[in-house]
Amino acid sequence: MLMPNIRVEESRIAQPIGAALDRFIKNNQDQFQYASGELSQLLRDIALAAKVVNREVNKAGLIDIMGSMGSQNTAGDMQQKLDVLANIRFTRALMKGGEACALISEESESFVDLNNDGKYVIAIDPLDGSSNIDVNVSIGTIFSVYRRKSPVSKPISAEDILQCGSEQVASGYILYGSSTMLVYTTGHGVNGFTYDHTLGEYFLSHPNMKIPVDGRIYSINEGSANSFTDDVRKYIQYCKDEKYTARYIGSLVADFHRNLLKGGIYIYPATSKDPAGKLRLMYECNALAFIAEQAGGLATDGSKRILEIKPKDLHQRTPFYVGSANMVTKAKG
Ligand code: AFP
Repeated sequence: MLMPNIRVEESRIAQPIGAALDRFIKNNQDQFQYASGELSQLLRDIALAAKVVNREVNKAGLIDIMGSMGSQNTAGDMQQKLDVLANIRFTRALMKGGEACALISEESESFVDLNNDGKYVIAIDPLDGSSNIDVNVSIGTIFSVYRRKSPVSKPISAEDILQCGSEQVASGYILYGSSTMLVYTTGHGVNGFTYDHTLGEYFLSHPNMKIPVDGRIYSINEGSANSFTDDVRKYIQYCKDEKYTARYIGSLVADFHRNLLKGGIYIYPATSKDPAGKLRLMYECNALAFIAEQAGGLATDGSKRILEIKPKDLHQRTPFYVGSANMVTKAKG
C-alpha cells in the first residue's frame, strides 16, 4: 500500500517536544563569560537533585515524610521532614559535583564548607513554602550562584559568602506544582523547563520569559494589614479601586511564577512584627530579583533595588516588592 508522503517536520502527530535542559545548557555555555563548563555542570547537579526532591515531594502523602521533625531551623520555623530531606539532597549533589565550595542554606546556621576546590558559592532555600507541604499545595526550591572570590588555596572568607545580589552569575527556582518546572537565568534572559517524568528530563517549554510591564494581580498576606505601613495600605486600596485580583498562595515561588507569567506584584513588606520583613535576602529574594529583572520586571525593598543590598548576615531579612515594572514602581509610592 502506498503511504502518503508526509514530511516529518510538518507532521502534527509528531510535534517537537523542545530542547532538553542538558542540550540547552550546553548550547548556551558560550554566553557565560567563564565558559569552562563548570557552571553548566553545577546547573545540571541542581537539576538532578531537584528530580530526586520532586520524586519525594510527589509521594509525600504515601510515606512517612510529611510533618515536622520536632526541631527548628535558623528562622525558628519548625523544620518539616521534607525540608530536611531536600537540604540533604541538594547538599549531597553539590558536594559530589565538586563545582561549589560553599553552601548557604536556610536550613543551616552558618555556611557549609563543601570541602572541595569549587569556584562557586551557592545560596539555597531547599524547600520554600514548607507550611504548604502537608496540604498538597505548590512548593519550591530557590537558588543563587556566585563566583568564589578568594583563591581556592585559601580558606573560604566573608567576601566569598556575603556577596551582593548583583554579583550572582546564575539563579533559578524549581516549582513543584501541577507540573514541575525549572526556571533559571545566567544573565542572558530567563528560560523555563517543564519536567517530563515519563522521560526523566526537563524540556524547554517557556523560552525567553518576559513579565508583562503592567499586571492586574496583587499578592500579599492581607491578614497582616493592621501591621503594614500607611503606604502599603494605600497601595492595597489602590489595587482594590482598580479592581485588581488578589492571589496569595503563601509559597513565594508559586506566587512569583504566576505573576511572572500573567503580570502582577508580590509584596512581603516590613510589618510591625517583622520591621525588616520576613523573607531572606540571600536565598529567597536575590535569586528571584535577578530573574525578575532579566524578565523585564523589578525587585525592590520598597525603595532600593534588591540586587544592590550588601548583606551583612547570611540570614538577613528584607522587605520584598517584586513583579511587573509599573506595579513595583507604583507600589513604591
Ligand atoms: P514557610 O516556608 O514557613 O511556609 O514560609 C513561606 C514563605 O517564606 C514564602 O514562601 C511565603 O510567601 C511567605 O513565607 C508566607 O508568609 P506568611 O504566612 O507570613 O504570609
